[in-house]
Amino acid sequence: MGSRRRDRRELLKSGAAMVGGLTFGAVMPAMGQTPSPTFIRGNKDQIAYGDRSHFVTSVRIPHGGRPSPDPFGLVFHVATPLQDSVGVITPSSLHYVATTRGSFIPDIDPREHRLMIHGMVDRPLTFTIEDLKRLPSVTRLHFIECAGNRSTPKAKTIQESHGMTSCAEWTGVLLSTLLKECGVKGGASWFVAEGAEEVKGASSMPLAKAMDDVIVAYGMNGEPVRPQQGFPLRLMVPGFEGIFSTKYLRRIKLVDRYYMNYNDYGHLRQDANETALGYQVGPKSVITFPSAGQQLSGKGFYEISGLAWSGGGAIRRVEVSTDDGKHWMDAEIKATPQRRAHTRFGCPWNWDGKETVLLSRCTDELGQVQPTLAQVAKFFNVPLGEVPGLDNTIQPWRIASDGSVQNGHA
Ligand SMILES: Nc1nc2c(c(=O)[nH]1)N[C@H]1C(S)=C(S)[C@@H](COP(=O)(O)O)O[C@H]1N2
Ligand SMILES: [Mo]
Repeated sequence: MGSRRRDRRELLKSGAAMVGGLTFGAVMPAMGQTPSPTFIRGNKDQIAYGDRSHFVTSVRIPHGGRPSPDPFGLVFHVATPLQDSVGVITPSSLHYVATTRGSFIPDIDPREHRLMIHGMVDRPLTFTIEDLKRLPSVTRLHFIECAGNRSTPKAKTIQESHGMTSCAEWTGVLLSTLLKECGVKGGASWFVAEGAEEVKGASSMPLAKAMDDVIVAYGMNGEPVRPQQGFPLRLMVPGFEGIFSTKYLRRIKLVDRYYMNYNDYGHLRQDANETALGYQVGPKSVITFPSAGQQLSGKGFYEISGLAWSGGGAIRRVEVSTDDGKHWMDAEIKATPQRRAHTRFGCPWNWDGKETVLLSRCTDELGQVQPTLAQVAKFFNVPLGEVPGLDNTIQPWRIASDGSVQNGHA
């Protein structure tokens, strides 16, 4: 034991030298062995389908202070616990949910479900889920983000300010593959996608997007899409506002103009500037650790960790500031950034114990740079609290000298 302990000390010392300033207080020196565990008794349920550890308690919360579900069991709006996230995949059980149509979550028998493609096509076709599974598939990582995902001074945690975005691995057939089967008629320029609820929740989208990277998805994170995410079939429209990713997808109609739909009432805005920003999500990043509501245990070394994403494509660069924007340094991007997917970044930080503000800012493959709230407010010529459209602004986290972390907008 004694010699092992010495080895560990040596290791910590050389580690400290490498990162330049990792103080012993930041890592527990010379730990003993982990005590022998008690054991979880297996039962039949755990054999058939696994559970997470009962020590892991991270959960979703209702978004925006409204009860979810409401007293009638309707309307789910729940936010992902980004503060606890590691890597880039949101576990399906923690994926955010936005079901805005005032309806229950449909309970659809996949054997009965059909997708109809019609309108300005040579051959209207109807597909079963089995039909779709016979066709060439794609598997891609993509985020979804609700247009209502905005940081306000009231948000006490990153789950409240940023939790209406998640990232999953989606499997399905490219919509372009299905449209080639149907044959697109000349003059078709838009398509309308409709879900199976009683209020259809349809959206109009440009046909060019359909031919680019839209997926008709039956798989999510290695299993069938979950009911809250649109079982048995959903549209995944990478990089567009979440509302366009129609769940319970049952009909796609090719048309020659923008069709007004349910989603236009109350969701798309009246103002032309805003509407123009309404499709593609801008470059956005946020530090998930340390973030508001978390507590640093003392000065010394930490890895700042966060997520970056853009509707414009892959993330090319993330910068972090640990002094409220006076200096910026390049963060490390943790894996090959995928197009229109959450990208994990990290940045070493030696906290001196003084009050400061942490910021992150990303740039996407188009060269678009994430703006500050002040820049966007100036662009629209409105007060800070009234910035319209999707909020992709830089999030400041304020570190107090006691190590507590607060929303810098508060
Ligand atoms: N059929 C249908 N599709 C829908 C919705 C809905 O209520 N019904 N909500 C939309 C909204 S507002 C968003 S932000 C995304 C959310 O997808 P998620 O619940 O899988 O996170 O789905 C969109 N697709
Ligand atoms: Mo949404």
